[in-house]
Amino acid sequence: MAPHSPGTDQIDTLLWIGFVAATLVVVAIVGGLLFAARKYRAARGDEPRQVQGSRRVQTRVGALLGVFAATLFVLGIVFTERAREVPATGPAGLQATGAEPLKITATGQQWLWRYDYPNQAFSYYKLVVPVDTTVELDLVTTDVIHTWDVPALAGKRDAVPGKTNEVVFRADEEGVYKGQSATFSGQAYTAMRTEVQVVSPEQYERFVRSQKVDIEAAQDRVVELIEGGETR
Ligand SMILES: [Cu+2]
Repeated sequence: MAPHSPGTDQIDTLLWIGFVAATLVVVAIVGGLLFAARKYRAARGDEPRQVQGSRRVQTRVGALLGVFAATLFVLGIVFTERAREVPATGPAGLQATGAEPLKITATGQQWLWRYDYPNQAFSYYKLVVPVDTTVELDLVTTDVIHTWDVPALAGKRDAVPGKTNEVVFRADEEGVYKGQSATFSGQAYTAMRTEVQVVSPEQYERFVRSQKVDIEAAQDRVVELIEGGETR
């Protein structure tokens, strides 16, 4: 899963650092063992020598391991801190919100996500956001705990009853990013997927505008039908 938001970039880098560090440790241990076995082996039938490292060697190896562990610890803190930073909207993003992030509410319900945009338009399943724009997604739920999980854009976060949790991301490229259900939230939880469509700011504006017009037209039609039914 390629990262497509600054926060996930940092986490991706941290994962690679961890992977390389683990590989180094394995190579060093296996290499050291093979080296020692070859160097100190005795001829067949002879009793092998009992070899022990000097105090100095032990101290040096210990110090080296300590520095290695401390470095990993510090890198972990630095990258986690950086991943938490809220990025600013870039030049290609939606400028209408100024320095503020674009606020969208994501409501989890059994078993669908609903997205409410600032202009009162809403959509189900599909979230449309402008590229290069800082988006603050406020997660709420009408029933049980649901998890919003779009790995290319952000870490997993739960929508918890009675609480509002935030997910902040800034998508760096237009495209479609898939999200999956990550928490058991009842019988049909596996179908509770989502999709983030990252588009240009103009396309985003057009989408929320037409979505709002459609919703209002549908609501007017319903009112008409109900009133028409009463008079008949
Ligand atoms: Cu759910």
